Amino acid sequence: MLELGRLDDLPQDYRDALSARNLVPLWPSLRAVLPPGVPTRQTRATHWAYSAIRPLLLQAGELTPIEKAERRVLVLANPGHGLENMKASPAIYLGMQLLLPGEWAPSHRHTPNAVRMVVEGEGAWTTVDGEKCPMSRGDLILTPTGLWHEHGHDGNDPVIWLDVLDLPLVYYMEASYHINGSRQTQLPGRGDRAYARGGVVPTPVFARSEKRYPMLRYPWLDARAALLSLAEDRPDLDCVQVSYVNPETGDDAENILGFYALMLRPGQTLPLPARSPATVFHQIEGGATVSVPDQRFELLGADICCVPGYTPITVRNTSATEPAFLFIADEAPLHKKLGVYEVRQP
Ligand code: 1HN
Repeated sequence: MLELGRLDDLPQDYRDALSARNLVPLWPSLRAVLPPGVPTRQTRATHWAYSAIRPLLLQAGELTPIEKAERRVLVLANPGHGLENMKASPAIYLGMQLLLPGEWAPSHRHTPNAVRMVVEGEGAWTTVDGEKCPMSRGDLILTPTGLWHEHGHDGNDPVIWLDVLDLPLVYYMEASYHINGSRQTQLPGRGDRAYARGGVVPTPVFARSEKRYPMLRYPWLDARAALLSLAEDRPDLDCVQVSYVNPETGDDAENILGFYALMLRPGQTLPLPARSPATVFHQIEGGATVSVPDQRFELLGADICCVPGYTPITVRNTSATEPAFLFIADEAPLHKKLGVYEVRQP
């Protein structure tokens, strides 16, 4: 292939004339923005041990009162993107949030979509669009774009959850902003019960709900039961996985990021093909390894890792006797909407 011209092939006075007019020659940068075959990725496969995050987050609870933080969060930043950019991947923000007994994180709404995956502690709740959603380990709570949300805590022990937002993308689009509100009035509903069973949906008279986000809380007990029942029903199935969806439409629960729960059977090794979106794994129960070319992460407890797009991944259950359960977030809905989604056959 013919080598393209470089910037320093051009006379300095010509380059100066271009710069002075806000012009740039494409050809010296063409291969960098459009590399052959595989994109350049800044995202590095990165592991965050919960045992390292937890004491530092509890220390933040002593150092910074909630009033001085609004949201007391340590961000899981991918070093490949520069820590200050607060990205796990091009479109995914991850943070671990601490709420102490009696604290309140005031109501606001914003353009980025968020979800919370509850990691530990009982007694906290998030009110979303007037519905007070209880928080227990493994529950997924949506706070989609534009909906009011606030967090409170009536229990006795610290509560910690993982925040997953599409903030990096929305910020990049220069569309990220928030509005503060006053304490929400509680409406009927707690986010999960109306749509508590798959396959049947509420139909008051003959009209179905037209809410864009009819279900706000996905209890872990239900997702876990769905996985166990799928595994039992389909012993032939390798990938025992469920997607968190909008129960009215079957679409992904949110617009930009996708959310899934995966069960690994005892002793199972599951190879996943390389796909264009970046992927995040969080261990809910049991232990697993996540392997990518040249790296392997051990996920214990509530550990988290992220993997760049276009990377083949192998996940393995480290127990020969117990199933392992993982929460997964990815950029697939975004890639599909943009028409750039790819699965590469090995
Ligand atoms: C946010 O609203 C929350 O509501 C947590 O708990 C983390 C990170 C960036 C922007 C907004 C929350 C956030 C956030």
